[in-house]
Amino acid sequence: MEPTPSGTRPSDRPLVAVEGIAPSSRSSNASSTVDAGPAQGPGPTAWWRRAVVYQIYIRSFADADGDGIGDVEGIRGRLPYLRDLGVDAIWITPWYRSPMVDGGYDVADHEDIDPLFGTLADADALLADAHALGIRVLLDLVPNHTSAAHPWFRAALAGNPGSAERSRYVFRDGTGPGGDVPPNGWPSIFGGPAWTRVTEPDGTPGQWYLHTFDPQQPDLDWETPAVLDAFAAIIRHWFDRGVDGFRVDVASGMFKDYRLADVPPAPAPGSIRYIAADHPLMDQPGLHPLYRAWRAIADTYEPPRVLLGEVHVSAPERLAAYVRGDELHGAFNFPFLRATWDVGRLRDVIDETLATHHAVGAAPSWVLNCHDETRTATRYGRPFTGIRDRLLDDGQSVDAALGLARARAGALLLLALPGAANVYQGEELGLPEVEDLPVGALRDPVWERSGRTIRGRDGCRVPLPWTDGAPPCGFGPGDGQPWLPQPAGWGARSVEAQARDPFSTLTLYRHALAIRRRHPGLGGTAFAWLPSPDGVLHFERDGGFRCVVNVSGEPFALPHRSSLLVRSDAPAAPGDLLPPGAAAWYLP
Ligand code: TEU
Repeated sequence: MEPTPSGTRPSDRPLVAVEGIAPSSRSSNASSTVDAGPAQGPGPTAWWRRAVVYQIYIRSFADADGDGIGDVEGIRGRLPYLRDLGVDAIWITPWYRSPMVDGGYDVADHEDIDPLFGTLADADALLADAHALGIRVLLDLVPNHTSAAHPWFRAALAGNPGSAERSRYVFRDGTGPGGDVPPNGWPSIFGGPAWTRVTEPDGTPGQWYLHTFDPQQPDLDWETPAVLDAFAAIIRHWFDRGVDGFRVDVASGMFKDYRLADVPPAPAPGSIRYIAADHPLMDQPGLHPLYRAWRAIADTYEPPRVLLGEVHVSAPERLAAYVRGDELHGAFNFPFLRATWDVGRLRDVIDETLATHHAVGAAPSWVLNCHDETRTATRYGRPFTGIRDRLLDDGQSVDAALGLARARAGALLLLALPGAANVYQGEELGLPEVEDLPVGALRDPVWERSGRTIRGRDGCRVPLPWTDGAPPCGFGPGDGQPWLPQPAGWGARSVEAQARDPFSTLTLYRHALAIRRRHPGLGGTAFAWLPSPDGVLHFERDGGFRCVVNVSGEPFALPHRSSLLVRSDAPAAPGDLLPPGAAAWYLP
């Protein structure tokens, strides 16, 4: 029997039983531009309230020039793929000039493109092409720190203690005899202490500077007016070029509690999860006036530009404070990403998110994968399905089939919730975390900073497979190998291989995104839980749209005579039974 693209068999269910919800791609209305329509304003229909944002980790997306590293032209060449996938916007990780100690999150010039990735002319061409296809473009703003190679930091090193140059960063005298003990015991998120001592211009051992991340990423001092002014100019630089907004890196971290008080040591020294969200490095009150100022800048543009924050905080109410009407437009929902595959936990996160966002009139921004965390297809196949700490989580046994099944179900959950959704490149291919990269290939600074105890985040950054066959699997032209090695079998997971497979994860995402785009009930804010057995998430949106996610260990019988829109199990289980670890969208 020939399968159909929804993952159902013709005898089970109609592919799409609802008028106006054909699973076609947006190519049919490719003439739409991003400058038209009522969805521009801050009102309930604003595009960013319901957008699907596709995250591009530029090094690993597509390589046009064959140097083994992804680039701007590579992205430009794949825009038709993204249009056909059905995303509304792309967020491109830092493409600025950088020594690339942390994959570009160590910025040496905020207003230029690194030659590794291309030129400003390439960026302009990308913006024009994306906009012509109706795709908005968000960049990654990195305001917590710069590269140590940034002219500001070089000037700070050349300046004296107390100089204006040093005031852009957090320099302090050490304690103890000779000042050779760091100002406090704060740890760096990448392992080791958060302070590094400098040698003064006269050659003597000198002050210490703060770095929440690598020593090559000195933290800026956001109480220094010159820093605020400089970033306002950087933001305008890109908005003037036509960029539609920013994802803000470490958006809960720029201001510190400058009393620099010590806090009790966290339980797992050296771990990338070492810094709790209530640490004095995070979630300080000064951030809110800053976001009000940036929002005011964004709102002076037509159409208004958008700000999405990487906000890590200790409670849902604290997250919601960042998305009040005059602050950020959205904040990634990391509690959802961190939740275990557990019905109570998922339900609690959804309830807390909807309640706290509703209270401030904000749209949630759901996320399951990003360039920092273990991919769902692997995480959900482990005995512990959440995220604690890579030291504890990495290397656990993985049931790959179970992980992929749940990741596909998770996708239908992600895309059915009210608000915006984020998809990280390769998530739509169901890519697993590559957990056995050779040690010599590891590039994440976490590996060295943790004393080679934590392999870090490279496993979710392996370059995408575009074509079937041997590496580089169409990542770049020719046979040149990508910057991280692709594992055996990567080509079988490629876009090319999955595009022709009606049961593939890519086909599932394309289908679900097409439904999401067309079903009126998925655009609004309505949401209601429906009665369901233990272990099953079951909810309704406007227009009768229903989503069911089977988190239990038992099959769930889909309501009789309902019209199936899409289901995640493939090939679909017979009849109306939704197996454990599967999800479905249907109309009653
Ligand atoms: O990530 C910040 C980061 O490391 C968080 O995930 C962190 O674990 C959390 O704040 C702990 O409380 C961003 C980027 O996404 C990452 O790739 C960069 O390495 C980092 O900033 C430094 O720029």
